[in-house]
Amino acid sequence: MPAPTADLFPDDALQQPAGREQIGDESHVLRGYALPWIERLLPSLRQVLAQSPFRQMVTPGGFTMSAALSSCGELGWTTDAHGYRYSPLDPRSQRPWPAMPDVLRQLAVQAAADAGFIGFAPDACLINRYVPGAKMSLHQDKNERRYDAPVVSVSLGLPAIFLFGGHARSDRAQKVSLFHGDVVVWGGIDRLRFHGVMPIQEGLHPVMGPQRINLTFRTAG
Ligand code: MD6
Ligand code: FE
Repeated sequence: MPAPTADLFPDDALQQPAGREQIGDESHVLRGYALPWIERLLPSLRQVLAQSPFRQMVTPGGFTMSAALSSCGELGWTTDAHGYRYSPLDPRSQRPWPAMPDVLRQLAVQAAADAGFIGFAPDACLINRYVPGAKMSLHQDKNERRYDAPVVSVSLGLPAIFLFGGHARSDRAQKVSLFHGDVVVWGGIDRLRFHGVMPIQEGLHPVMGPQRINLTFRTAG
């Protein structure tokens, strides 16, 4: 006979640490994980963006991405008419991307460890800025040299609906709401799942203003 609590707690989400939601076999949302870091994180982010400001990039297919991009770390993700790739230089300045601030690296490494990926060593942090209406079409993250490291994604500012699909573009995507301070960690068997972001709704975030900023940390090289 099941324990008397069985009906009260039918959901195995309750077996997980508080604020940790599993969205795939090896993927989790850590709700509010970045909130205690934000006061230290924002000044570092501002310094990075003063050196390498947001810019809109063009895909190899000739479309201007609605999200504006920057990067920090040894490698930055770029796109232009010639393709998608990681580069040690900011194409705008032809100088190295700003170094990855310690506070950003530490947040990413700790979040990865708490989601089961010990020893994450990110060398790239892509910074995406979405104003209302901006979106990210379904894609796979596959420009990295290897896929054994996870991706750690930090959401700041306006909420987003994250689309988390399968291994084929046509697989039905689950919708996951992401809020200021949420961190998504995914890897392993989920590493190459299609994903995207629905158009950001109009709004004004009390800390970040009328925008969403997403940081994605990867081992790219
Ligand atoms: C975004 N994120 O949330 C876009 N990729 O703005 C991504 O493309 C992404 O959040 C890989 C892993 C996590 C992500
Ligand atoms: Fe991605």
